[in-house]
Amino acid sequence: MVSLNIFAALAILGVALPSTLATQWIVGDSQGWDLNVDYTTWASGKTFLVGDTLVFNYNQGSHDVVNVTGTEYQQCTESNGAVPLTSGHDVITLAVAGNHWYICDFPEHCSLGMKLVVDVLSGTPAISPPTSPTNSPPPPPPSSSSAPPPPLSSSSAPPPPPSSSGAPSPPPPPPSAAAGIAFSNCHVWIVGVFSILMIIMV
Ligand SMILES: [Cu+2]
Repeated sequence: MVSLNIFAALAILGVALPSTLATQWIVGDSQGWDLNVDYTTWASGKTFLVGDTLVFNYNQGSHDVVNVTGTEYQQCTESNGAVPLTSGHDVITLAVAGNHWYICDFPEHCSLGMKLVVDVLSGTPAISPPTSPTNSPPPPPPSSSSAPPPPLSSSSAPPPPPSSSGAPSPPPPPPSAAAGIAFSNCHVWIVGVFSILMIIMV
């Protein structure tokens, strides 16, 4: 039964993970890649994931797209080796997590607002498997930051009473998580009997 539950959980994860489809983001939506669009506002509230694509639509020859660094984004500059995209319909796949910066390098276009930064997340959406009604431990969540559950107390039998005593053996511990408590009670009980025996012998 335990193996069946684990298998079912793995099957659910295996089905759920590939179902996250990559998103194609049309930069600026219907306004496209152009002047007079606030791309900070456009990007805000959107969750960009690795594998998503950015589509820059613009009139070819009126703008371009250059992938730059964060500093270059701030200063509206670009490195000498930068190769602009100029097709008018540039599709960029966000393959790496982290910040990605793009500008138009036509004169003054960047400083007039044609600059975009997106924060790409690598994480797959958190999907918690259904809680199992049995006592079998659930599999660890794929990307949860919560601490793992504490290990169950050992169910091994407590040490036997001293062999020299004729006292009855202590009751066996219940086979549950209360074994630790039972062990403590048993230990106190053994010490008490042993003490009585010592007093009698002296
Ligand atoms: Cu431009």
